[in-house]
Amino acid sequence: MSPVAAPAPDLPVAGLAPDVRRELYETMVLSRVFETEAERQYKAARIGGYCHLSSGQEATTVGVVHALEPDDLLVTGYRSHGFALAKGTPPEAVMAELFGREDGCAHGRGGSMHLLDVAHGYYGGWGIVAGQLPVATGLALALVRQGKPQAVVCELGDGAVNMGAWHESLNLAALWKLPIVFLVVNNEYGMGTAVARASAEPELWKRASAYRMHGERVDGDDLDAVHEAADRLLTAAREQRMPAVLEAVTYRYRGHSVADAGLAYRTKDEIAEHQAHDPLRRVRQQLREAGVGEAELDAIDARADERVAAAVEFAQASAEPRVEQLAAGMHAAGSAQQFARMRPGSPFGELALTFDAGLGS
Ligand SMILES: Cc1ncc(C[n+]2csc(CCOP(=O)(O)OP(=O)(O)O)c2C)c(N)n1
Ligand SMILES: [Mg+2]
Repeated sequence: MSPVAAPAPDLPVAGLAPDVRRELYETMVLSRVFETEAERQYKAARIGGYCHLSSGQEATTVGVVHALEPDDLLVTGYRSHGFALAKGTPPEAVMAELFGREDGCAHGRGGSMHLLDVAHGYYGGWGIVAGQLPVATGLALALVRQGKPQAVVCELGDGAVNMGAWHESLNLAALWKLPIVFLVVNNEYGMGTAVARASAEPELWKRASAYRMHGERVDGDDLDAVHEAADRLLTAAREQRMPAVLEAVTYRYRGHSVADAGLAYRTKDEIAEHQAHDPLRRVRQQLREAGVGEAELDAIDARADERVAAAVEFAQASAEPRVEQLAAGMHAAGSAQQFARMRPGSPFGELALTFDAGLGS
């Protein structure tokens, strides 16, 4: 779609090679099978806390992550299993995290909403809506300060664009020319609220123009379109320090979380209409047309089933974190002393100083 305020970066982008498309299909299938199984495990009470599935959104997830260079950074909200899998976190480590086990990618401290894999450049998994935006913007600033050439993708939902942190982050990203792409995953609902009921400007990509930032919208169920746009915008972020907003329009098939049947605010027909354009089926059809046989496609699906079954087995066998270790890794070195000094309204122990300056003690 056409840009607003800032020119569209028009750097050339190569299309997906056939073997790459097959690889991305594998990741999309893995994500779908993984989440279907996660819901089953949740309902069997082996997974606690919250659990948000992204079934239906796989073309967006996988297309964007494929556009990242290995050392680019990724920050997301809580609907994040597919992002971790696509960025390279083994399914075993993601499933073990959902099970709250020691071998999970956040050592069982985070659970579904707080996946973390810094070694693969994945900085979470954040449960507070829009809480990830300042973190991602700060990471982009750190890259610039350190003279590094990488870029950041910050994923957020359509519900996060009405939060203050969105405005603060976009303002600083544009002002300081930070290498960051804000990926707005517009799946039509924030919990049960449709986008048009929550956003005065429902064409979310246009919000970028308020900060003279480039914005564009893409069909989030079209793997090629998503990858092309993400690749182009990430290249501009790395090479020209040009931040951007990329809105991917997609749909989630399941409820908001596994605790939501997802039918109180939308009809079965609406869901079926979207499922008729399932991105997995689209890519499968493209592969068929490119000459990949049915047996090979079935083998890819079967392999995903096997990998997910192995992940469940691994998670079940993994140890529970030890109680005395629960706070390990929660705070940076030195913060324990700082917290010990904290008092309400005086986080650095400045109570006496503040009150001496005119208010009395
Ligand atoms: C600051 C804050 N307010 C409210 C919530 C509760 N909450 C969790 S998800 C959600 C909706 C977010 O929707 P959206 O951004 O569209 O993401 P999606 O769930 O569709 O991926 C809300 C309101 C929260 N986690 N954080
Ligand atoms: Mg949403």
